[in-house]
Amino acid sequence: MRQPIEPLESRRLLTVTLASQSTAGATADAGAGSIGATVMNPAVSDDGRFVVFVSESANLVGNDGNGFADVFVRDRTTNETSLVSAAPDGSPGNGVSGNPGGGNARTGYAISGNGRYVVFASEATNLIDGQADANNLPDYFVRDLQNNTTALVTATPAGGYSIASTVGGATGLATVSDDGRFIAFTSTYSDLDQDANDPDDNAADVFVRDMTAGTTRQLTRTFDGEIGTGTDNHALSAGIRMSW
Ligand SMILES: [Ca+2]
Ligand SMILES: [Ca+2]
Ligand SMILES: [Ca+2]
Repeated sequence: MRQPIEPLESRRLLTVTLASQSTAGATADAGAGSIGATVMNPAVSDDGRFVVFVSESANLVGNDGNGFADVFVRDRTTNETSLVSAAPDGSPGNGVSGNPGGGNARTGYAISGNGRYVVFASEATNLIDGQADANNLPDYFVRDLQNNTTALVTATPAGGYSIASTVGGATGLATVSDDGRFIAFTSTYSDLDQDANDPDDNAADVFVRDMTAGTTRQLTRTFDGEIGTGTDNHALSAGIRMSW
């Protein structure tokens, strides 16, 4: 007998409902803010093992007392829930992570196809040691789930945080290649490109960061490859997927 086709949204709801529980199996609490227990549209690795989601729930991991939305990953093989938006000592970030300013929408997190890397937006300033984050805006970060390390994605050629924007920052969708090397994202920071500053500061553009080379290219350019002087208010579309 043919099985009825399950609507996509109900499958997503089922996935995120099952994923958003603690390692001990506790159901996610409601959280203190406006987002609640889970943001819809989880990001899932190609094999379905790792489910990334955003939640304000405080009881998914043992040490989440920050009162902010965080990014979590559920390993459906080991049934472990881990904090992705974590500082180097494992404590949660000191600001909103996952979809800062985006409300109950998936705007700022993705997982690589191989399930190892999670890219996410965060207003937290304590996710990386030794670098001062003075931009007062969200940045993109990438978490290596194997080594439990976090790196800055919206990095200047010198490797630090940009202060070359007064609104926006990490502004929308980000996506990561299957092997985690390349991360595409939108940002208003105008000094991320490896060899040209963008005069349209505060307008969002699309970038790709090569995490291996440590370089960033602005993709939104003029026909002759120059970074233009106009406003290029581009954004990534939902569902874009990079494969290299
Ligand atoms: Ca939290
Ligand atoms: Ca920041
Ligand atoms: Ca720009």
